[in-house]
Amino acid sequence: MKSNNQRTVSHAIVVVCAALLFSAPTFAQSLLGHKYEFEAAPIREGEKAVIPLDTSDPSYNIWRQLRDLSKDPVREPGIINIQKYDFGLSYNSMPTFFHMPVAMSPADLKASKVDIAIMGAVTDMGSGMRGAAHGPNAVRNSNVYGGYGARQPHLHTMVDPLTDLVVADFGNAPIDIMSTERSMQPIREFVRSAAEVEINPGEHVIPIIVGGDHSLMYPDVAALTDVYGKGNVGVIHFDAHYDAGKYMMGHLISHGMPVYRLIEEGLVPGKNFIQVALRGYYPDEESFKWMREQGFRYHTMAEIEERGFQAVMEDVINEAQDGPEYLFVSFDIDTLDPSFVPGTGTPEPGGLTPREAFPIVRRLCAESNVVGFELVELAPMLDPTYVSALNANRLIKECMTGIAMRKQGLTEPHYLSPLTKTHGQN
Ligand SMILES: [Mn+2]
Repeated sequence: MKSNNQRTVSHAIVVVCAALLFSAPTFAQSLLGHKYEFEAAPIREGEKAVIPLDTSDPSYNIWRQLRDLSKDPVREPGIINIQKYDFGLSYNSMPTFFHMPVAMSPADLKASKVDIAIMGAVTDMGSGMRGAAHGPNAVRNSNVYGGYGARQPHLHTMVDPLTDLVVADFGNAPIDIMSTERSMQPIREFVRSAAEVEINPGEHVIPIIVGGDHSLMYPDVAALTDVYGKGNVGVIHFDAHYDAGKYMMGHLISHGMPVYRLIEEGLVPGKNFIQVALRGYYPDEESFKWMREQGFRYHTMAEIEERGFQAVMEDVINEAQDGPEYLFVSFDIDTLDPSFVPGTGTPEPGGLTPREAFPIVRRLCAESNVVGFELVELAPMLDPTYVSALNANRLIKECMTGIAMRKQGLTEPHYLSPLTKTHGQN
């Protein structure tokens, strides 16, 4: 039996909930960046609007203090193979990216003429659902079977990027794990330190960045515009979401805002953004109108449903070649359907299958001038299996295979090996 008091309390709760529900559309509209008319609550005496950082704290910059390599044994610059055995099983290896040697510095990249430097960046405060910080090491551990040290060609193309190219693990970028804002400039410097290394005249190290949340797209692309010039790098952006939010509780960067930042700062014009696989319930009409005004070329899942993936893929490849000289591929793992990647912070049903995503990534990296790639938003702890990391591993390998194909001159549209695409019997 309820007392009168209990009845009054539950009645009050119903009234409050109804009031909240009634005002919800206006609030949500404001939250998403339109007609923002809230007034800040008055600040009381002794209260601070924002608690400032203590820059005199001796640990203020400790996360970006590089270890003093001069205390290490003297060695010639070059990549360092840390594996014990020439050949081994994946799970008997030291977990570097694809079991590749380590580069401690840009001098190591230069001395060994590294084609691809893979690096981690553990940004995690730009996402509502945390967990992407564990992405890089999950990928380092994602070769769950098989071996290393022997040639293992990609069967579609019979190209093996790990033996045909020089690939190295460049370690992780410096991150203030409690601040997206403070991490951006150090990440930009870190990515630039690899991308600016020239291995042959006019040919630079290609950085592959494994995130980390998608706020990374801002420093990653900015680093490449530092090297190749403002406006000279186009972005092919695979994502369930457009990530061009303007408003987010006063923050100017988060995992939902890097596209807006890049455009706002004039680093990448809107016409040089190609987006693939947008779906779900965001963004709204105003945002799509803004994207059209900026000249975005977006390909939603609605378009893919209507025209088929193959037709849309051909358009994306053509559009990628009709733009600036240099390209960056930003792949948010939530592009794939959650049935293939449950391990991500903003899963969106109705996504691409691996059989759709792999060839387009491989083809972009083979058939256009891709100078950088990022794989972001892998949050392995949200996946009780290893399937999310496995698919992330393969996406990176598809791009590396494409880069190896391009360096070998295999740039014809949708190249497949004549040895494997058919058995060749009459
Ligand atoms: Mn994203």
